[in-house]
Amino acid sequence: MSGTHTIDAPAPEVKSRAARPRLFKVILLNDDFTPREFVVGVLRRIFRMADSEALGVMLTAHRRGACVVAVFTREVAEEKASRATQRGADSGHPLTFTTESE
Ligand code: TYC
Repeated sequence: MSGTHTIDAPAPEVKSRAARPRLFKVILLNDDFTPREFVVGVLRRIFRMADSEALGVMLTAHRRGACVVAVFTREVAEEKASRATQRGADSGHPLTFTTESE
């Protein structure tokens, strides 16, 4: 070797900013059969809501037909909606949670 030394240029900085994930709303649908207290219990357990918050969401769905519960990544929204709907089905209620892209 000739003894010359080269210094590598610093690697161009790559901005590794991940694409922002699409968010999905979990929506609670009203029905005529599921007891109000049961809906509140599911909201508290699956969505970790305080009692007053769960009561407000339940009443909004009851009065208006539907209410947005919370927003998550797609995977989390679908998993929570499915678990919450299954809670109702396990107790014989038609309680339904759906998901919708924001
Ligand atoms: N409408 C139901 C009743 O009168 C209560 C209810 C509220 C059910 C909200 C579902 O998403 C719901 N027993």
